Amino acid sequence: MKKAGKTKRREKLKVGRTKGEDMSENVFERKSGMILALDVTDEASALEVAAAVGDLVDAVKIGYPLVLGTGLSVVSKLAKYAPVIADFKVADIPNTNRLICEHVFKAGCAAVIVQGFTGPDSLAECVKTANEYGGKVFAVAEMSHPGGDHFFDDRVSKEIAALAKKSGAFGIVAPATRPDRVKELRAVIGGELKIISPGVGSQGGSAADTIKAGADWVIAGRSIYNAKDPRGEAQKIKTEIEKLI
Ligand code: NUP
Repeated sequence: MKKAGKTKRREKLKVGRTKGEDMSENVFERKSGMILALDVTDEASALEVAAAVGDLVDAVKIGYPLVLGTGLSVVSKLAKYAPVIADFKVADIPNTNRLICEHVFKAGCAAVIVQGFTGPDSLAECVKTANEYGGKVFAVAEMSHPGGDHFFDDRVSKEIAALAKKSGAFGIVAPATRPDRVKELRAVIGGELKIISPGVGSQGGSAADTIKAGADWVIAGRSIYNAKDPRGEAQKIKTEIEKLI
């Protein structure tokens, strides 16, 4: 009985993934060009923000702050509002990467963010696991914070972007704080791979400049979830980019 109940709930929510299942309906597509970074640390706040802006964004990105605060069960609750991207920046040996990605997709995430600097075999294992569950992989090519280009310099970022393409990743993460780098990385990957760009708002990046530089989605967190009116803030970003996409 218990098992049947669980299965029924999963079908209704279309979230918990199993190997080989067709999850095409649950994959995010570009409509607004916006992804919400939801780094609040308790479930009630997370669901409140998701309910307020879920229909304005194409996905909700969560990471260690929320998942360590609530557990992975928050994924199925958030997935009612928008597809969920797990920003775990997975960076381990292939076997450990596979184990992490399996948890991510079984929990119902549509995509996972991984590090590319661990090398081709580690990245390939994430892509393979994602494919088994109908999920997607984004590889971090360059980070958005001021120190983000210290080790991820021009050569390294471009090599990681090229590796992401070769490995069959769905896309890369590139910094909205450096639109020139987004443009250069777009030139490396061509039109096939997607670019998601964090750093809009609180980190100083402009949504319009980032999209103009070649990003498919901008990511904003604090500027939305810390605002008095999160929906109003999300709407502002949406309006800023809607003519560009
Ligand atoms: O390079 C990166 N920069 C970055 O800010 C890669 C990331 N994944 N992020 C994440 O994007 C960061 O961890 C946070 O979840 C989000 C940006 O949030 P905010 O600065 O808009 O609040």
